[in-house]
Amino acid sequence: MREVIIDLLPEWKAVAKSAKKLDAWWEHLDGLRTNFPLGYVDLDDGLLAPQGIIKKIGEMSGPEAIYAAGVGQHQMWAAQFIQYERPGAWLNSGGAGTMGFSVPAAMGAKVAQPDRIVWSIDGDGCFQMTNQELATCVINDIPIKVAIINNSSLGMVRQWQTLFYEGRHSFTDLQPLPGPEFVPDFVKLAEAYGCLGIRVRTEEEVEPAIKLALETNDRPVVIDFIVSREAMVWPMVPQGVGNSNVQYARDHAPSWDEE
Ligand SMILES: Cc1ncc(C[n+]2csc(CCOP(=O)(O)OP(=O)(O)O)c2C)c(N)n1
Ligand SMILES: [Mg+2]
Repeated sequence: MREVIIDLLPEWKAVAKSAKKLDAWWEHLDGLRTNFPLGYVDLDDGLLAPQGIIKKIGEMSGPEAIYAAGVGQHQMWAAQFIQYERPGAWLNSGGAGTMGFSVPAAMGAKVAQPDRIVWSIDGDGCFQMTNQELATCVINDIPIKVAIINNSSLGMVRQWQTLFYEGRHSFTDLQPLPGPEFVPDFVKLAEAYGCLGIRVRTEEEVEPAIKLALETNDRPVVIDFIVSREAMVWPMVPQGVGNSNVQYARDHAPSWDEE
């Protein structure tokens, strides 16, 4: 190892000297950052935008917290809209796509580091694969906080059906929106397990609910955030094409100077 590093040093110095060659590349990247900043739009169905809720959870819980996500749109937004500053603060199954990962991952993190706030940012689909572990949490005193980003659908799959299958939504709508009946009722389910269950449907309810969750540490908390199902994850790369076909928004892609 030592010998390799000694040999590598002069090579690295030569590369570092020519770093100026990267100026044009950085300029290009800065241009992309200016023209395509991270953001989201409010929806016109009167329901909450999921991205703003996730952003707020991150802001109110801070960089010392741990965040675990499921698989789908909420996973992508949790990656984008929470400011991570520490290794190990962001737990997710990445490309493995393990629906149901979030609750058990959050439980493990909370047992390992009980003094940290641990959030499971979960989808309404994913949560239904492992929510029974709330029993384990209550019995063994593992007070995780679960934020269900409840878009009443298997949102990630639905987004593809909207964009690439002419809006033919096949088996991705999980329940009628916006209620008043919920299938299942996640607040009742949380209470059935002995957790604190909170439902959030309006902008004004978002902050107080997160605050109450942060103050409640004697049992797990489940917040059922009822959000729009029309929100989409951007940017995205459609199936079967290369990354240079990335779409920034619907019908809106950066133009690349092909060399
Ligand atoms: C076990 C399993 N089944 C199906 C899929 C395909 N899949 C990826 S995301 C997704 C939807 C997840 O829905 P939800 O948890 O509500 O998240 P949302 O996209 O709505 O945020 C599905 C079905 C998968 N990754 N794993
Ligand atoms: Mg969903």
